[in-house]
Amino acid sequence: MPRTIIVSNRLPTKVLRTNDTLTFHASEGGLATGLGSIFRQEGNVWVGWPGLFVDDEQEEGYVREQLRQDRMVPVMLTEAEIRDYYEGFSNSTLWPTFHYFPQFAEYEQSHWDAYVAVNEKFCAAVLEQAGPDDTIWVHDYQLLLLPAMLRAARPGATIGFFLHIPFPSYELIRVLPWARELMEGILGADLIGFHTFGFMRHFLSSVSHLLGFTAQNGRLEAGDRTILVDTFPMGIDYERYVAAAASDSARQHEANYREALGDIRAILSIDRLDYSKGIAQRLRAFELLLQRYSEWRGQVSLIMVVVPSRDQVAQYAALKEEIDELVGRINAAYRTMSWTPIHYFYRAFPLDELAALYRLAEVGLVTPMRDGMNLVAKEFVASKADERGVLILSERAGAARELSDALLINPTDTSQLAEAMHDALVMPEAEQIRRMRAMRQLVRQYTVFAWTDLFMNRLAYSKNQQHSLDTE
Ligand code: GDG
Repeated sequence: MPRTIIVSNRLPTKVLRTNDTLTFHASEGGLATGLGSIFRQEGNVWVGWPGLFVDDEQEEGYVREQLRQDRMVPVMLTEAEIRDYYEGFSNSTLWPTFHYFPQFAEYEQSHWDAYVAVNEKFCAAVLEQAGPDDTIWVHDYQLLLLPAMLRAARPGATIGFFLHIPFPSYELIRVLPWARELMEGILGADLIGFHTFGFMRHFLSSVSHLLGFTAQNGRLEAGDRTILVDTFPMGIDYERYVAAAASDSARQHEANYREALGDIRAILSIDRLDYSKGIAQRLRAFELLLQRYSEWRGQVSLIMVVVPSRDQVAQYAALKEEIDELVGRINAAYRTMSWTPIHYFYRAFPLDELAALYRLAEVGLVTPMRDGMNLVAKEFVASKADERGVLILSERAGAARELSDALLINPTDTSQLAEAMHDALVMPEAEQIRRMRAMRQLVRQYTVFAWTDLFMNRLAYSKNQQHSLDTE
């Protein structure tokens, strides 16, 4: 029975060391959340880094065995590899470039060398697992070189690649000293997927400029191979969020939060700590709302969850300081004995508490500067079983292409964002229901399961087609 081998930087399980004991935990983040349930449903294998450095061979053997029982294969990385390949090239070169923050990008030859070496390490781990009929599905920007490495070793393999973050304009890609190699790396796949048409268009433009290959109707002619390129907007496990929001535990947490807040209305934002998420801009817009519409003072609070992330990278530490300072300043200026303008949490919440926050909030505020998709927007919508509530969504999140019934805003436009918050707070119930119902319909239909099926079917199709061309 052919299997699917999922390959991503992180495994869906994170191994933690406390004192001398190793413990295994489900990891957070869009990809783990999204693909986790699919991976568990089918008999597939997942190859990736388990999130810890092993001390010795015995410990490595233990980790391998524990993960193997859950069909996971760890790629062990050293501290130097994580520093140079992950924090370095992936998160300090590719991430800022692909999210239109080239001013934050570093161009370090040693980081590039580590990126190549670690992609090779992943390649070896996948080749150990993959049989000739298996399908290999590579995920995201940490592994852009892997499709071509796999192709070189297994010319006949079926390889898919999906990019979870935006693909930027050629004008940003061309700045990278290794732009050509990166494009060639991706082109090792049979099918290349993006969240939106815009990202795909930028990708094809870069391929054409850098490698001279052109595409027609989603077919890229690259030498002797035809590669399919398409859009697959990723969804969520809708029923999981509906069930979480309806659970006794979420209701109980919501009741506790409600008691603490009294009559105060809640606007919610949830993100990983990241400059691409527009957190500081959102705080300034909330401050402007309080300045401009004094009637909301004492009436509305912003509940802001920021999940710690990448705090070893300098820009993230600086962003954390900026957020701390803004929250402190706004709260100090406006708070009263009975009202706190911003409830700020710098930590992750368990799913039932997250679901309670989704239930509680009348307004969901999702305002990234750039975002591949943004699953929080979809989870908020799925959690609103009573169809009340308003989503304010950045037009630069991939999700905006689908969730057009949200209040779409330009996150750089502080004034527009403050006005959208005001509009959301005064929106008549009938309009809330009309918008929320349309969005729920869409999120219910295009789930993460549908997304996987579409991608896998298209990948199988691309291979069959290649095969019939070869035998003509
Ligand atoms: C990348 C792309 C794309 C967040 N806080 C908590 C928590 N979360 C969960 C959310 C959601 C996930 O993490 C975040 O997903 P996003 O899509 O918003 O963002 P990234 O992690 O940056 O993911 C992104 C995604 O890949 C998929 O392609 O959408 O654009 O950047 O599921 O619920 N979960 C829990 N507690 C928290 O405090 N339990």
